[in-house]
Amino acid sequence: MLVFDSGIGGLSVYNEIYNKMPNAHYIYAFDNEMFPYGDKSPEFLINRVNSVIKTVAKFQRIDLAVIACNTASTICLPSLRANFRFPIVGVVPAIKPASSLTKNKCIGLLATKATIERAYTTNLIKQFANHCSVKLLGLSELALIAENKLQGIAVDMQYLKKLMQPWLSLQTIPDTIVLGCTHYPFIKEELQMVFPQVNFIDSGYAIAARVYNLLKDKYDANKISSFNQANIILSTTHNQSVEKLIKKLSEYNLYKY
Ligand code: DGN
Repeated sequence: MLVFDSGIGGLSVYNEIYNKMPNAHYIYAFDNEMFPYGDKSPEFLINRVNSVIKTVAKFQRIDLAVIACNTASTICLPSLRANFRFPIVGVVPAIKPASSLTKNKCIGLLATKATIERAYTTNLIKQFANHCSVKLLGLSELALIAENKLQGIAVDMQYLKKLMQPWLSLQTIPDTIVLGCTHYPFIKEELQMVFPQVNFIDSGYAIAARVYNLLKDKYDANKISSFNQANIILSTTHNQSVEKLIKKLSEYNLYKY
């Protein structure tokens, strides 16, 4: 199965799927050449994501693709489903579960600016959270902070607090915050320090359940994977930070291809 993101954020989703299906074969592909996706136009992203996946599909057999990127999923899913025969699972903000978990009827959505502005996101909110007050915060900096953390650079808490200021100064602070970017679970600990009373939710667990359901008939939980089937990482360009990441990724059972 292919798990795709602009960067390492998709690993938060991969982790959940891997925990549920450790013997499946994984290809983790990330478009580091064009990271971050949050500042790219919809047209650009549709072309780019389709073309990266087409390239991977030329060399690797794909039985299912997870677009582990909210910024891409909220705009690219219809074109991907029209272009590829394998099932495409998108990752979009967990508004629905948040709206049933909130007690004070105030939800926060933290995502890239692009995800916040998408019609897809507006519709999710209309459909599932009409009875709630939904506070939106679109940030371009957070995904990079998460990438840096994974490479060993600690999160600057003062800066993080400054970024969260629009919510810290609200009269009613959301009791449930949706992490609407797959990078953010990696800085959940730090976000929790800024908002100690808040419940943070992301889409990873639900996506793993969805993927399991789609593949369970083909999946053999007792299979021992062979070396040829090692889980692999593909990046769209090569640079020093990829080298660092690749070392780190062996902790996730992913190996350089
Ligand atoms: N991880 C991606 C998401 O879920 O939206 C986007 C990160 C980025 O490219 N800014």
